[in-house]
Amino acid sequence: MTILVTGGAGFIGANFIHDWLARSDEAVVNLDRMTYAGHPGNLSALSGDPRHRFIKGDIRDGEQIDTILREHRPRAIVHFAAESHVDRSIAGPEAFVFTNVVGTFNLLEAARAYHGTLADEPAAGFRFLHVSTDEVYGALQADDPPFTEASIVAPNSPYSASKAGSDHLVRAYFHTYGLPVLTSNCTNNYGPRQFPEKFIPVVIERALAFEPVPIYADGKNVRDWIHVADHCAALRLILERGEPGTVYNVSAECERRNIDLATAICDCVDTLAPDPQGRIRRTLLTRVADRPGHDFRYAMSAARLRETLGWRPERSFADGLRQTVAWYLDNRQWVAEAQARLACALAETA
Ligand code: NAD
Ligand code: TDX
Repeated sequence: MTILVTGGAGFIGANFIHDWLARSDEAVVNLDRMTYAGHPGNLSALSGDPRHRFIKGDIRDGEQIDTILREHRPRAIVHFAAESHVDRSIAGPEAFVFTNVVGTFNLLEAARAYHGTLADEPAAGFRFLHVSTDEVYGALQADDPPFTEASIVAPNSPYSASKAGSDHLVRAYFHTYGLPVLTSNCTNNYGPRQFPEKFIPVVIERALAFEPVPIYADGKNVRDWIHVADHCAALRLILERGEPGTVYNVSAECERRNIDLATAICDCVDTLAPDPQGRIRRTLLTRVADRPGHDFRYAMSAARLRETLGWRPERSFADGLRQTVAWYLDNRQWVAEAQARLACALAETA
C-alpha cells in the first residue's frame, strides 16, 4: 500500500514522512515543487530507502496529479503543500491563491476522478486529509474562549484567506461528491526543520549571532504552540480513525506571548551556547514595526480530537523548545542551506 504526501520536503510534511516511515512499512510518494521552503536536507536521510519516492512536481498542474494517482494508486492523500508564510502573503498574495486555493482544487478534482475508478472496497477505505491552520478562524481578544470547530471562519491575512478557501473546497467535495475528506486545523508548530523565516528559528538564529531579535510591535500577541511531532501523531490518528467529512482542531493548548517566548529562547541559547564574553541574549530583543493586520491572539480547544479519538500531546513545551534549540545548534549546514534558499527567494521578489 502507498500514501501520497504533498509538500513533503517542507517543515511539517518532512517530519510527517520521517515519523511515518519510522512506524510503518507503507510506502510514501512525496510530491513537492521544491520552492524556497522545500529543503533537500529534509529528505537526505531517506535517499536509498525504497519506501520513499520523491517526485518534483506542482499541485498547480492537474494533469501531473492525475498521472501520479493513476501510476501509484495511493490509499490516501495527505495534503501539506502550500505557501505558508504570513508575511510573504502580505508582500505578494498571488502565489498563495494559486498554490493554496487552485492547487488544492486540482488535487480534489484529481482525487475525485481517481476515487471514482476504485472498486467498492478500496474506494470506501480511501481518505483525503487536508492539513490546515487555526488562522482560518481569525483573531481572538484576551478574554475570548478558544476557537472550536464551530467557530466562525473569519481569516484576516491573504495566507489565512487562501487556506480558508481551500478548507471550503474540501468541505464542498465531501457534501457534493461524497469524497471521503478529513480536515485538520492546527495551531503554530515548532520543532526541527522549520524554515528560518518563522518566528522561533528567527529568534534562535539572531540570538546565536548576537543580532537584534525582531519583535513585532509590543510583543504581546499570543500564539498557541504545538511540537511538530505531536501534530504528526494527531494527523496519523485522524487519517486512520477520523470520520470522513469532519473537521478536527489540533492544539496542545499552550499559549505564549511572543515577547515571553523570545525571552525564553534567548535564555535557552545562553544555556546551550554560552557566550565567552558573558553577553546576555535577551537584551537583543528589539521592537520593530508591526505586521499589517497582525492577528492578536490564537488559541484553540482540542476537545473533539481528545474526546473522539483519544489524542493527547506528549511533549511539554519547555522540553520541546530546549530540544528544538539544540537541533538548530547541531545542524548548522541545514541552517546555512536554508538561509541561502531564503536569500535567493528574497532576491527574486525584490
Ligand atoms: P513549509 O512552507 O515549510 O512547506 C511547504 C512545502 O510545500 C514546501 O516543501 C514547498 O516546496 C511545497 N510546495 C509549495 N508550493 C507547492 C506547489 N505548488 N506544489 C507542490 N509543492 C509545493 O510549510 P509547513 O510549515 O510545513 O506547512 C505545511 C502545511 O501545514 C501547510 O498547508 C500549512 O498551511 C499547514 N500548517 C502549518 C502550520 C505551521 O505552524 N507551520 C500550522 C498549521 C497548519
Ligand atoms: O520576526 C518575527 N517577529 C515576530 O514578532 C516573526 C517572523 C514573527 N513575529 C511574530 C508574528 C506572530 O505573532 O511571531 C508570531 C509568529 O509568527 P510566524 O512564525 O510568522 O507564525 P504565524 O504568523 O503565527 O503563522 C504560523 O502559524 C500558523 C505559520 O507560519 C502558518 O503557516 C500556520 O498556519
